[in-house]
Amino acid sequence: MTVTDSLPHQSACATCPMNRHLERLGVNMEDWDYVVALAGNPNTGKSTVFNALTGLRQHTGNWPGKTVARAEGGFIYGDKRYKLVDLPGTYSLLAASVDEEIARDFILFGQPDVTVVVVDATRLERNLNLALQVLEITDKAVICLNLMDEAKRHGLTIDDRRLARDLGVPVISTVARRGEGIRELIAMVHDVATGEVKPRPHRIPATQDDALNRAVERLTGQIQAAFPGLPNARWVALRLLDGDAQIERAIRDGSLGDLSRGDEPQSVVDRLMVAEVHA
Ligand SMILES: Nc1nc2c(ncn2[C@@H]2O[C@H](COP(=O)(O)OP(=O)(O)O)[C@@H](O)[C@H]2O)c(=O)[nH]1
Ligand SMILES: [Mg+2]
Repeated sequence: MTVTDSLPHQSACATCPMNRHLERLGVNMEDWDYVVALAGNPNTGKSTVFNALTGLRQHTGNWPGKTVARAEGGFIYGDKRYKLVDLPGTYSLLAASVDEEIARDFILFGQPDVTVVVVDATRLERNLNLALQVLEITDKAVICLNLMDEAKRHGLTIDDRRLARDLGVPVISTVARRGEGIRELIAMVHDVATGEVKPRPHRIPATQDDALNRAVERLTGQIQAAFPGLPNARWVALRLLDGDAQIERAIRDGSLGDLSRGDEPQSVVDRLMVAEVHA
């Protein structure tokens, strides 16, 4: 099946990126060039986007050691193979629930090549909480501004270009249930994965509190020394200073170090899950 079967055709130009071919691979994805994570609040249309890209219709299993549904699928686009992971719906990455833990660990330590944050255009303010947290962790993000038909129905107009400028990352408007914008979304995911587009998220400025800055710097250095190669050591330092008991435990029992070994995101997350189950 190709994307042109169900998505509106945009242009007749054969070399135009918008006409790259999408091949849905379903669960068949042994090797891949890029891993793409789908994050978002519950009911924003993540699974609808996932299905549109992979051709899958149902969830296939659980996260290791958890009863949380896990869906993975593949697709080929522009001669690259992609593995797409539909993360549990979460309102934040501060890991108050198992769902949030899984999403956080995957984005933070699994280091997907691109993280797509699916947001509900009718509840933008609430949804931006998660989006901003994701943008604190990774540059390689694309915002999928979904449910644009509902927004319109409610009389809401959203300036997606202004939003993209304000956030510093690409924003693609979609009506996933009708397949609208999916072609543009996947083209942008491709461009971010390959580095053709380099998002520069606007981060919350560092605090003016020198004592806090020094503490963060010192702790970050210590974490890097204890766990060489660990991604996002600064984020870990901030969570420690905030009293995150789970992160503290992962440092005490050394399981945090497992996250920095191996470059295959799925095995990284599997090891993390195993570490948690045994903790
Ligand atoms: N009106 C409208 N409904 C949508 C759109 N995208 C998804 N939905 C519907 O919203 C509901 C939740 O979608 P789902 O993909 O399960 O959301 P998830 O919880 O984020 O995985 C389903 O009934 C979808 O059919 C959209 O763009 N417009
Ligand atoms: Mg879902």
